[in-house]
Amino acid sequence: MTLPKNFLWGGATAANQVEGGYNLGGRGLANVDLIPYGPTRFDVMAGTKKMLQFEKDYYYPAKKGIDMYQHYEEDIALFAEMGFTVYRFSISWSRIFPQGDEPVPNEEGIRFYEKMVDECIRHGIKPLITISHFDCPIHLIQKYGSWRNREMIGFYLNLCKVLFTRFKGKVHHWITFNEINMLLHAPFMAAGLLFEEEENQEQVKYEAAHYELVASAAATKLAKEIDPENVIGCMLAAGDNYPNTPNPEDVWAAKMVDRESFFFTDVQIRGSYPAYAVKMLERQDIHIPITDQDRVLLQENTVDFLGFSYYSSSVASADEKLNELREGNLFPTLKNDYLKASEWGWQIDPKGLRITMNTLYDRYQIPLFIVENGLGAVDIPDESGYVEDDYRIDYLAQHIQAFKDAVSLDGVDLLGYTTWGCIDLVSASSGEMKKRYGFIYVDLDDQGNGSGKRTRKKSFSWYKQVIASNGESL
Ligand code: BGP
Repeated sequence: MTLPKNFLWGGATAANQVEGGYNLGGRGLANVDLIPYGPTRFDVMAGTKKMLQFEKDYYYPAKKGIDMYQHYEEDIALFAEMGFTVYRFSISWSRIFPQGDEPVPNEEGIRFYEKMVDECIRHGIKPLITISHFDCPIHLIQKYGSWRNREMIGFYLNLCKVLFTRFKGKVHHWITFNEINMLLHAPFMAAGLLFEEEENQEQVKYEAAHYELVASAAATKLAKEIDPENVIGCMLAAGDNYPNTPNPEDVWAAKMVDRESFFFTDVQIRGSYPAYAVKMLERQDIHIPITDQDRVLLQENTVDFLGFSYYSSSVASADEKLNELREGNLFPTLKNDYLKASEWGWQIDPKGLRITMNTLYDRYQIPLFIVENGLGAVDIPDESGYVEDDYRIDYLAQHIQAFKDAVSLDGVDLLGYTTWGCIDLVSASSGEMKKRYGFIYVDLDDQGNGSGKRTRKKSFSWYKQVIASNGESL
């Protein structure tokens, strides 16, 4: 057998993309609730268009999600039917602390996640909890400026303390921040950052990144103090960058793009700012308010595993003219003529997953966990809602084969695999429903209209037998 017997199989979602129920159970508003569907979405995600309350002209997909808030029992039962041994989901911070800075948590919010956790355990599924997946209470943005403020570390730790204490003995796998490097690309969505026009955005972003890195280390410390069995992961939006040509200038350009991501994991896994980062910050005149206490915390509380998302590789060039042709909503890339692309232009590169895993494992030598991977595609259901999604099966089978190769031929230590959007959900980048990833079709359109009915796709039974065979039968 290629994969270890205890290999974890499952799927992943994020609170704001599935839950809905934005005003139920005492929940407060969060940044992600206020990212509209439509043409302004990208400016809002980037923090350059401020939207701190609902505006009647826009539709906000996170308000409704797929209403998992009220369907979680049915949905987890479907995951169990596929044989999941792990389910990755995230916490809506403002369900637990509606404002973010109050001393006492909202019991109804905790109870909701307690029911999710218990439901998973009842079905033999290990919860893998992302503490912050693009999520920040709106009050923390308005009053403190979100992660540009050091005080955020304390508020985040209050949330962590509630979770680690209440779920002690039930949940052992945690991720501190989803795709922490996304802070540089979509600062409002990822970290609640809003910018003034004349402001030095790079200074704000790297300062906020520092506070998140310190918060992540402090959370790791706290998790171990509360339960030494806790296993903590960082989480990176990964995917190697290939040089457009063998011209050393292009090779260097690709390396520079990689470093924007490794900046984060180098700190979280090695425990200090790498030399190139110190120089880069100096060069750009960016000042990180790092204290001696921060340094000790970062050094002594590195993570146990590296979680990452992988959708695609990218291509980088040193040629500024060529770079103007780059496409891709969050991570711009040049076209790779050797690859096909999804309907959203995300280039499909299963071999790139093996390459990326080798890059990460060579660099860090700690266990990896693929916590997101999948194909966003337009599905056409028949009258009963059934979808013959052979393209999705094909994508997943090739990527599973790639990580099996990384494990069996390259010796990479891999803890598990959770496909992204195991049930159809709202797309983070586009806010669409029609960009579907799931094994389960959800009858809702881009405006949230539809019955919300769940139907198993063809890939549902396929994934079930993949899991039953521990990845042998693809
Ligand atoms: C990652 C996020 C997810 C998810 C995924 C797919 O960046 O962690 O939240 O949405 O990408 O992206 P999209 O929804 O844009 O297709």
